[in-house]
Amino acid sequence: MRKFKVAGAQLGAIQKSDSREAVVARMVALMDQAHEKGCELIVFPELALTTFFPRWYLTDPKEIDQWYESEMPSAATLPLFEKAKEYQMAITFGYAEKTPDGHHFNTSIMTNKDGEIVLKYRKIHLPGHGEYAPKRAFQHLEKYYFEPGNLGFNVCANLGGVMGMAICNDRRWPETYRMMGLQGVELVTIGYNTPAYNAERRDEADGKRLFHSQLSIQAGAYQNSTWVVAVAKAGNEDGHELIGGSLIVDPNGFVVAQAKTQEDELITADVDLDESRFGKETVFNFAAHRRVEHYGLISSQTGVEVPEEVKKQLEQE
Ligand code: ING
Repeated sequence: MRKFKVAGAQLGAIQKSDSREAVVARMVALMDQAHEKGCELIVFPELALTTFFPRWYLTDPKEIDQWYESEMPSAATLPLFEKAKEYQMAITFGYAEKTPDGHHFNTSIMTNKDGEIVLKYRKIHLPGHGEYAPKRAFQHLEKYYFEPGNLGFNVCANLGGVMGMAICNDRRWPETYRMMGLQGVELVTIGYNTPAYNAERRDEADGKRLFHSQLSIQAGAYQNSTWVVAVAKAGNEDGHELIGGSLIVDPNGFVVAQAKTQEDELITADVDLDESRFGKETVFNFAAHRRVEHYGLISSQTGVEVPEEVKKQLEQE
């Protein structure tokens, strides 16, 4: 293996009223296209089965429950796993997970080419806020609907290589890629749903958001010498714009494929996992170059603490 064609399956908008079945049918159509192009891995977005519901403040438990999957595969998603096996194509997609003991996570799974789940990831970096925020132009209640992931940044063997997953906001944090880089990751899949506008700064248009998304992904790929396949849910969901810009980035940080529309759109690239070797053996040979004795703050301190003597100097200025 190690050489295969990968597909990024961008999804256009999913409205509040769209059924799981209608969405799964769109996803299967993209799998059909990917199969015709000989792809052996297809990557779908974050929360791929529903609209980006954390934009809505709901309080009725029954209304909230409708957005989550309590089993995977479920009846509605089984066709995806069956298609994966039929096409011998590994798939990844994100969904809202409700565990049997009542925990809620923003989750993604990855299967092998037989449609068996080989990796599960629960989103660790939850952006937004945990309570209704009246001043915002729209809500981003991921801290209200989900708990931080409890599975860590993990990797698995798939298609002959080391693969890992992250979700949306995770892509903005270098720790995400480095944790997988330290486990030898060669290809990271990332789904995202990114509002085109900043709910707190209406003047920040989506050009800036596309730039920051791409910058983060290219940096993560290059600094850990890994492929990254990052796929958007795009378009206008019940009046709320999400950026597209799905892309495939190689281990040198170059964009090798990018979506052009805000709709369901397949992008593909020929992946050779061995292209990640040179970076891992030279510039980013972690064992030869990293000095962990100097990195303590990164995992011991959460927020910013300006050193006392610096604070004193600032007071004198
Ligand atoms: N969405 C956005 C993201 O991280 C966001 C939230 C947008 C945070 C822009 C910061 C800046 O892409 C999700 N779902 O995380």
